[in-house]
Amino acid sequence: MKKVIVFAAAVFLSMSGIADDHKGGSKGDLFSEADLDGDGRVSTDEHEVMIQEMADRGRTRFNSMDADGDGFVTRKEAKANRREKMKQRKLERQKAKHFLED
Ligand SMILES: [Ca+2]
Ligand SMILES: [Ca+2]
Repeated sequence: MKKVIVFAAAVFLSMSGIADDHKGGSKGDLFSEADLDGDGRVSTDEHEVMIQEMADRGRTRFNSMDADGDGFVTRKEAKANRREKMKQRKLERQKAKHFLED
């Protein structure tokens, strides 16, 4: 399992620059995010911190999908969660639009 997460982190690192939705509006640059001391390189420690953060985020996401909290995400729960997220995004867009129009 850990190997899979490490691989995922490596893939994310190599795709740095892809839009990142967890930080409000800022263009996510995962490489810069991982490079905590800003020396232009990612050390094993920095990499591990990032993996931990990704795991935490993944867990949070999982918990938000697992509506009945039984430790499993069913197809139904995943679908409902996706629908809920889309609804929220739509609402946020509408709010932003109203804000701009006022
Ligand atoms: Ca560094
Ligand atoms: Ca469940």
